[in-house]
Amino acid sequence: MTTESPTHNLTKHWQALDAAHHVHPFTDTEALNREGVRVITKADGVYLWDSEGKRMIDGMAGLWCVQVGYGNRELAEAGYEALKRLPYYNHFFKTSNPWTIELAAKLSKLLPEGHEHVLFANSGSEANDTALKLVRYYWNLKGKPEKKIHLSRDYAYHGVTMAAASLSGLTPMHPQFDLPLPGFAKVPAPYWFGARAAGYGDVGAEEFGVLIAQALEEKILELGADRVASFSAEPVQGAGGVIFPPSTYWPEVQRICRKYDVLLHLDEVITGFGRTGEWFGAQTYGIAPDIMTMAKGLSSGYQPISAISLGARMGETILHANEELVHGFTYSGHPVASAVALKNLEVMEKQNLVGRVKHEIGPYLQRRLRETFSNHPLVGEVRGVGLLAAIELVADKSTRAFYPGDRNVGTLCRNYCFSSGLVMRAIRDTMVMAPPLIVTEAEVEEIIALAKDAIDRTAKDLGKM
Ligand code: PXG
Repeated sequence: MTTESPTHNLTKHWQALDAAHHVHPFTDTEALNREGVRVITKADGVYLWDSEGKRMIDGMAGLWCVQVGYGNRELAEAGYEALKRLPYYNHFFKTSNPWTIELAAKLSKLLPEGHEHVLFANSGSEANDTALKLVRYYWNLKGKPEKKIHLSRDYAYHGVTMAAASLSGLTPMHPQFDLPLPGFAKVPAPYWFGARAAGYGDVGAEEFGVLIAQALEEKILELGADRVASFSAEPVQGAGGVIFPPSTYWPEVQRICRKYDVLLHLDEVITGFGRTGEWFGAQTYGIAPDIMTMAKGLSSGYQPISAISLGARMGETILHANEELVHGFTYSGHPVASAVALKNLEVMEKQNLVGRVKHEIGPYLQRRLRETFSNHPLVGEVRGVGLLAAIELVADKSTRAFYPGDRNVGTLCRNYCFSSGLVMRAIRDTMVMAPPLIVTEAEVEEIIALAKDAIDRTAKDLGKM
C-alpha cells in the first residue's frame, strides 16, 4: 500500500469538491467525475503544473490565447495597479476610463484599414453576438430590414451564446438547445484535406478553394441576396480543425460578398494578435472585413475581454445614426481588463512577438513539424502558418482516408500526449497546436519530441509501425 503524500490528499479533496459542485464546459459530468479532474495550480512561461507537481508543456497556449506566456509580471502589475486605482467603473452615463480609452486608440492603429472604432465585451461569444446585432442594426438603418439571414460555415466555432452557437457549424453544439435559431444558414468549409472523404473527388487545393467560395454564392442566390445580411468566418478555422483556406478562397469570397452586398464579419478570436505572423489574420490573408471580433490574445487570456471593431461603412452608418445605440454590458471596457490588455499589446510590441512569429519561431516550428512528420506512416498532412499547426492522422496516406470515427484515433493520441506531459488538442483525428508566442526553439523541440512519441505510440496501437 502506498502512503499518500499531502499534495495527493489535497488533489483528492479538490477532485471530490469539483465532482460535487462544479459543472465543466463541454464535458460529460459523470464520466469526468469517475476519472477525477486534473487540477492546474500554477504556470510559468510555456509550462503548467498540476496539483501532483506534474509539469506539462502547453502546446495550446491555454485555449489558444496566452500569447505572452504565463507568469508575465508586467501584465500582473498593470492589473494590480488598475485594481487599486479603479477596480470598477463603466462607460454608460457619459463616462469612460483612461485604460479603455488608450486601448481603443491603440487597437485602431493595429486593426485593418478603416477600423477606427471599437466596442468592448468580455468573451468571444459576446463579441460575436454583438457583431450580429450590429449587422442587423446596420441593415435596419439602411432601410433594408429584410436582410436578416446570417451565413457561416460548417466546422465554424464562434462561441456558445444563442446567436454565436447558431453561427457555429460544429453540429453537436445544436440539438441539446434546439439551435440554430431561425435565420442562420451554413455553407461548406474550405477543408481541402477532407475534400476527398467528403465526396469532392480528387480536386486540387486551389480549384477547391474556388469551388467552396462559389458554394457561398449559390447559397446567397438560393436564399435571395436581398435576405442575406452577413457572412461570418474565421480567417483560419480554429476549433473546427485548424483549416487553412487555399489561396484562391478569400479573394473569391470577398468578391462574392461585395457583389451581393453581404457584410463580411471576420472572427479573429483565435487568429488575432500575432498567431499567424501578422497582428490579424485579415492581414495574413488580405481580407477587408466590415466588422471584426477579437478576444483571447487581446489580453493573452489574463483577463476576460473581447472587442468588436467597425469597418468604415458600418462605422459611418451606425455612429451617425443620431440615436442611442441600445447595447452594452456592465463590464464592457472593464478598467482592469483594459489595463491588462493594453499592457499585453505593449509587451507584444516590445518583444516584437508578431515579427518573431512571422520570421523566426513560426517558420522554425513549421519546418521542424514537416521534417519530423511528413513521412510518418500515420500522418496524412502537416499544415500550418505562424504558430498555428495541424497534423492529420489517417488510415491511408495516399488517399487521405480517415479512420472510422469510433476508432477515436485523435483521442488516443491526445491521451498519450497528456500522459507524457504535452498539451496538444485532438479535433476529430487532427492533432492541433498553437503554443504561446514566446515559445523558444528548445521548447519547440521539446513539443515535437513529445508529439512524435505520442504519434508513434498511436501508430503502434494501430499496427502502423
Ligand atoms: N470565436 C472563435 C473563433 C473561437 O475560437 C469563440 C469565438 C468564443 O469565445 P469565448 O470567449 O466565448 O469562448 C472562440 C472560442 C477549443 C475551444 O476547444 C475553443 C474556443 C473556446 C473553448 C474551447 O478549441 N474558442
